[in-house]
Amino acid sequence: MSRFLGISANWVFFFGKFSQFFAKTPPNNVKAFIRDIFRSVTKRDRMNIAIKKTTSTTAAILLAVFAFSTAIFGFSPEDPAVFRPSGSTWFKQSADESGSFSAVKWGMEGDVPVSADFDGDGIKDTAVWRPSTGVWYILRSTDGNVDHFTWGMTTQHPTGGLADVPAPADFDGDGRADIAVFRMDTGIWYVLTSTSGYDHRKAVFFPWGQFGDVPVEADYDGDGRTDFAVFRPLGNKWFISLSSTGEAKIATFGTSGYDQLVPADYSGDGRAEIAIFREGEWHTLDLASGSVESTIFGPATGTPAPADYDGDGEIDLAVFDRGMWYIFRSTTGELSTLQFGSDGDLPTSGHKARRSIVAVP
Ligand SMILES: [Ca+2]
Ligand SMILES: [Ca+2]
Ligand SMILES: [Ca+2]
Ligand SMILES: [Ca+2]
Repeated sequence: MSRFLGISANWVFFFGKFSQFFAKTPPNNVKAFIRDIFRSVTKRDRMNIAIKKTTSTTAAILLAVFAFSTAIFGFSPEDPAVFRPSGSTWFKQSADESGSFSAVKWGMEGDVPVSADFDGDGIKDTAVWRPSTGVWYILRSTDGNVDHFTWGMTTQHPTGGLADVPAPADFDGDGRADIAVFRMDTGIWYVLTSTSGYDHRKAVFFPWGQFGDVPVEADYDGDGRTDFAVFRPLGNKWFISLSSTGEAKIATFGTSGYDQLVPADYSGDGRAEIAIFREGEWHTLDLASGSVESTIFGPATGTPAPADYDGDGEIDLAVFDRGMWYIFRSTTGELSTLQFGSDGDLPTSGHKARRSIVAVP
């Protein structure tokens, strides 16, 4: 009986949360709210499975929960994907891992890949930002239609400063990525929100950062809305503006010049951790508890591409290195390798890693 107690407690917790959800008006970020419920439940239940080795019946129920959450709430696994700058071709591995893949030519020489889930179906849309004109070209995954918007400074600043950095993310928390750039020259964020229908007249300008800072936007407080955040190479400081309270958080973490910045929710609690990848080492800092975790995973020369590749709602450590993928799946706790893409390709699945130092022209 005792082996079921943990599970039962979680089910009570789950239904409690669920009825609470239906009892009141759904919050704006319904998707994030539900995702949060499932994260808490599935993580605990997985722990119970691991520790108590529960019966196959229980496991079957949990699998059903996973299937249910995947079907209804969009915990679809992300597939390894790369962008090949020469020829602007996007390659995506098929979900069944049979070795088949899709390839689409999208963009032209000099374009920056900016794939994100703009239409909110849980699948990243193929998209590029053209620095020479400031136009975003988005190929929607839902219906294959094309959207384009002009947003961001074209080429480099007339004064010879730094170019804009495209930073698409869900700042308004409606489950769809917003069109955003961080102006490195001035530290101002410019956002066309999806809730406004990408209306230029309702654009959000948010001064957060200064010349030379690197954008590290992520949902650090777990309210479903991406928080404006920058990494300041001088002093290795992270400045985060929490969307839930408007509070500013400052932390010192990482070493500029050596690290790649990869903030994401590795612990599965719904809140992103401050995180860096340094030559095969991953270091994370939990903003709320201050706890630091370190893991050695992936080749030192690789590009980190953390994402939920197994679709359990939890971010998996992953590194792309010259055509090889190294993925540490959270469901099995095992390393898997995959040959996909080639040298010079840029991984487009997962969270985009940013360099911790800015090359000033
Ligand atoms: Ca999509
Ligand atoms: Ca949005
Ligand atoms: Ca937030
Ligand atoms: Ca996972």
